[in-house]
Amino acid sequence: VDAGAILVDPERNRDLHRHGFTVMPLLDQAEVEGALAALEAIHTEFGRRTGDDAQKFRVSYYDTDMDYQRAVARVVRDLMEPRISRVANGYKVAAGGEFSKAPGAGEMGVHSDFTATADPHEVTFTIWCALADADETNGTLCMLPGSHKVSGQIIGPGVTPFFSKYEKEIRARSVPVRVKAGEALIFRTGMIHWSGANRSGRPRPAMHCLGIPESSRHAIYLLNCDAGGDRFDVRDMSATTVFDPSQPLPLLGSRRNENRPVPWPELERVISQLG
Ligand SMILES: O=C(O)CCC(=O)C(=O)O
Repeated sequence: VDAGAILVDPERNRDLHRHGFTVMPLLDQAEVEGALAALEAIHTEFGRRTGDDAQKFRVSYYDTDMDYQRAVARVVRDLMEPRISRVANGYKVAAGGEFSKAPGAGEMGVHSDFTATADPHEVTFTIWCALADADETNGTLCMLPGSHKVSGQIIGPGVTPFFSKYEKEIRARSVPVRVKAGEALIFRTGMIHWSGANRSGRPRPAMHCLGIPESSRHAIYLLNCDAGGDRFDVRDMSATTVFDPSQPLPLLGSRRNENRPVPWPELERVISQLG
């Protein structure tokens, strides 16, 4: 898949195409502080106490309170929407959430993010913006370079990904990405990645959103169980910032589930062919 001139910066665009990820400055110190304060105000308003075990790894997308999810998404999108044109040509923001690890928070397992538009061949990406310096000690993200080059796989809720059988090999070949406060780690939606535990005494707050082509709708692929999981219902997320399974979403179409397992030697060949 050719990434074309997607990112504004040519060198970073090359990295996104070759390795599947890149890092760039996005927020200044005052903006980082403003984002932290806005998120903290939401935590207070919704009674989320940072010291609680359940809040050690705070992932707003997993919260059952949709108003809370929407409030977090608003903060993230208000910051990201005016800035995405600095990042990418012809892209807009979708979704919006917080991934924050207090000291002692655990890891996030090996995964890749959900396919984000109705055309799965379209290039979409995650913007993961650190709100404090993130490194190996406090649970930064680890990427498997080149893993975005596997095509034809759809990821959505409840989908077992093609790489689920060899996490150990993936972890061994992944690279931790150090990201400074205010920098964004930008990675292709198909990238295989994970994050380590926060073994430091420092929090690791971060914001998350997606970049999708301006002309596309934000979509989610839901396995159609009536079809025995052989098909996906492609649902329209563009009118909402959060995924609420209890709310019906407009149907954009149906797509055959052609996911196939890719054995580790095959994936290893793909990631070894870094241009
Ligand atoms: O923030 C983390 O530790 C994990 C984030 C992640 O996996 C993602 O942004 O897709």
